[in-house]
Amino acid sequence: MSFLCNIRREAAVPPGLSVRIAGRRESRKTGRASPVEGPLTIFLDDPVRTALPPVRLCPQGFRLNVHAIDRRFFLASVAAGGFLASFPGEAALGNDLDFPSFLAGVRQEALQAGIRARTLDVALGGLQPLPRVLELDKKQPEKTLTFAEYIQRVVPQARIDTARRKLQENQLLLDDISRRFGVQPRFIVALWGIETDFGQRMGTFPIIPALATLAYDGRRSAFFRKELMNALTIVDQGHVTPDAMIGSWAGAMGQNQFMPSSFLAYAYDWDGDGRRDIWGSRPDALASIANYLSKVGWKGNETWGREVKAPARLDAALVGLDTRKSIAAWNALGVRRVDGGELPARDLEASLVQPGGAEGPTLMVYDNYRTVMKWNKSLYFASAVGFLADGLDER
Ligand SMILES: [Ca+2]
Repeated sequence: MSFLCNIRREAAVPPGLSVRIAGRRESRKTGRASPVEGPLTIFLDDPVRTALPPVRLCPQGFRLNVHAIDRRFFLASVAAGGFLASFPGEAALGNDLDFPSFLAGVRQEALQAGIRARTLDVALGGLQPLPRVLELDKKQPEKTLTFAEYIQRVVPQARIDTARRKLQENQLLLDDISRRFGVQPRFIVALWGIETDFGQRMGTFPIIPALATLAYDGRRSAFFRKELMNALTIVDQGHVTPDAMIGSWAGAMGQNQFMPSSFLAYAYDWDGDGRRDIWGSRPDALASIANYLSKVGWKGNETWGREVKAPARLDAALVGLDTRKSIAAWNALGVRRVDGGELPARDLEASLVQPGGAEGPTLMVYDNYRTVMKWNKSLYFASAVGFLADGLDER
């Protein structure tokens, strides 16, 4: 069996699952092949946001020919998450078809899922792949930013100032939303600001053509095809027209940059017009952010964490989200406030993280920091949300 690197079965494989395979991979450019044998770790959890290649052993531009999959791993993965169900024959791969045939397959699948033909006529009629989307998808990531550079870019003083203004302008709305979902307004505004500069930069790509392009391309087809189906469902439910459904090239939509799957799970109709409109309705967009956080475990009576001062002799093995200790225990280990004072006496479990490495700041983080990482699994991102929210704290 043969796949492009973006193996279609990725979508139903639990994140971090290891699969043992034997096969060969060949460069699509040069045709040169090399054998591959060994464990294949499949990174699944939202490849867009983490920007990790879904399959480490098979980098972009290679075709992977799998001769054998170790049965035990295979069966283990079936038990773990329905591997079989999303393991289609080769013919089902988008990139083995021409684009019109691929679209016909999408239409068929959508009809079977109960999406109305009329919706599909409008959403898929005349649809062409978007070359710019592929260009952006294939672009190598720019040089990695250091933590300090990232924070400077994402939480500049100007954004803190704007966020403070937005918080005031929307105070009544945010207070209502906050009461309903148990999420402090400053965190809602921080995510709104970081994701789209408070709704100013939602992205300009039409979502359905962008997702169809990525689903057809084959690098992460399974993930994007599923999101394409979700996007068609959203249009079919009448929340937005295909023309108004815009976002980033990779499918993150509206003022809060929800992927279609997040939309279906968390988007909220706050203004009560029957449509969950995260593009045009600020109340819907802000309530959707709060609903998301609330549903994934936000604690409205806690903050995210704080910068601390680690003692010089701190065991490096204690740094990281895997280690949780009470604040009192950290205090006993010599962790102090930035000003050198004792840590607060609150009865909370905390972890220490150093997003910029041992030379950068040390942050003592609580459960809400982990909750932000469910939105975007990045220490940099979660820290930026915390810093921006702190800039709005009226303490
Ligand atoms: Ca609405």
